[in-house]
Amino acid sequence: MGRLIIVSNRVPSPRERLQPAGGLTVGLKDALRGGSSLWFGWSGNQSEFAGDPVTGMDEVDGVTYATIDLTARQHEGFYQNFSNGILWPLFHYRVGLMSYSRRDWQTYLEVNAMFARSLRALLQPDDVIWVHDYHLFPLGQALRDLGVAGRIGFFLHIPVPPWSLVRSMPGARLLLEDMQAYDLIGVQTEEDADNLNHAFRQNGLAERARAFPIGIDPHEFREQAEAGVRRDEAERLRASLRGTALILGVDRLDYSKGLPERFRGYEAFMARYPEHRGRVSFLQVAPVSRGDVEEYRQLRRQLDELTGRINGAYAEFDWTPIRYLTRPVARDILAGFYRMADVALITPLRDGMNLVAKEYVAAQDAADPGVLVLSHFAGAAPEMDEAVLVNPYDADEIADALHQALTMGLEERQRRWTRLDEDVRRTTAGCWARDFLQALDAAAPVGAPLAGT
Ligand code: GDG
Repeated sequence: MGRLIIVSNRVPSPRERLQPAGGLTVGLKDALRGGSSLWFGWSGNQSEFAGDPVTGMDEVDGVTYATIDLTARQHEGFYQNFSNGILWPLFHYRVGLMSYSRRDWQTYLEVNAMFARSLRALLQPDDVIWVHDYHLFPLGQALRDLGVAGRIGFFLHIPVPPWSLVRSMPGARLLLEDMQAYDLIGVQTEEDADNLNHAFRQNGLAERARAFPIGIDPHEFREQAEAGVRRDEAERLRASLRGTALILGVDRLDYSKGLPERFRGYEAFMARYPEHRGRVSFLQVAPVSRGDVEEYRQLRRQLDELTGRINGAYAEFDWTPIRYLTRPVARDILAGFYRMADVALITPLRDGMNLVAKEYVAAQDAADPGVLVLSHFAGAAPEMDEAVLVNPYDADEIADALHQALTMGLEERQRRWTRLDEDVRRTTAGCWARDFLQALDAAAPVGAPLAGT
């Protein structure tokens, strides 16, 4: 097998390169370690002369990281407007938040073609290419147009809604046609695979989607959590809780994560279960992301208001119901917080997978595990049916689930957690990458010339 070429919109920054963190980096660690490989994508920088040439090259542990810059215009049209303002809401079932413009669509195609040209110059004939996520749907076809004939796979990290919804985006059919250039398309769940294959069928195209649910590195995360609870910050959190039970939420500040609905669920919990007032603390860590997009600014204002209202209504002079942080928390400290939490409250309205749910399970102490409250609409839900599953749109259901979780006996907590933990340990990030790459290797090639022609 040739080199493995990973392509994603963002390439891990130099610090992350030394210290793998996110799901993608962790999942690819083993695959990348196997031999010489290349990770290609946007540097995160904007520069005026951006164009085809690679502007950044770095090598760490046998992996070459090659990056290109975007101009301010490309950044706006390709990244902010089209990827995050159209594709992200649409694929999270929020057509109403989608703001389409033909100019952004053109910039999206232009940047994908630029990615293809820059990458083409770095390729060798037997390279295996693995493209990631919605920013780069058309990249496979753009590479085929430049004569790349080897294996090209694609993995989509976000959900796939039914074709009846996807088709509200002008150009949706063209995207599907471009995706035929991939030998294999991986998505998170069976439902996503069914929806995408149905969309292909409706358009007379070949079905290429299969489910490959992404995982974490549970062993590494457990170690981080065990070390995390011994840190200063964990000690400070414990002291500040003064014996109250800890409910934890961890999400990028994104409208797909159902944060206002979650806060209203907690408000209903305060109203309907007064016996828990003063006995629980809800800590929501929600680092700001895409802060320059209007929908995200609005969400932030909404959460500021809700937090103020709930704390105003229920706080005592010596107790605060909600602690809400929009700053990121360092990963090893966060892992400690997961281990300390009695309940994880994870209620996305839609989520490709949701790795926080898996991290929470991996972080628990087997002798006294916490309870996972999880939305039906997380990609993780079908695998994690021993969680307390909720409909995030129903504040009363969230309230009931919190009460159930906080009063659950040790035996039931252990029984549920053991099953969840088995699953998290079976479907790791390493397995995910290995399974996908094996299936890509075995898939009928699109790029090779047809036999007999
Ligand atoms: C996309 C899909 C899919 C969060 N806050 C902090 C922090 N985090 C870490 C978590 C977790 C990661 O970020 C978030 O992963 P998720 O999977 O929950 O969500 P997305 O970022 O939306 O990821 C998603 C994923 O891709 C993989 O395919 O599961 O559905 O949307 O690892 O722990 N990390 C640190 N500080 C924080 O404050 N250090």
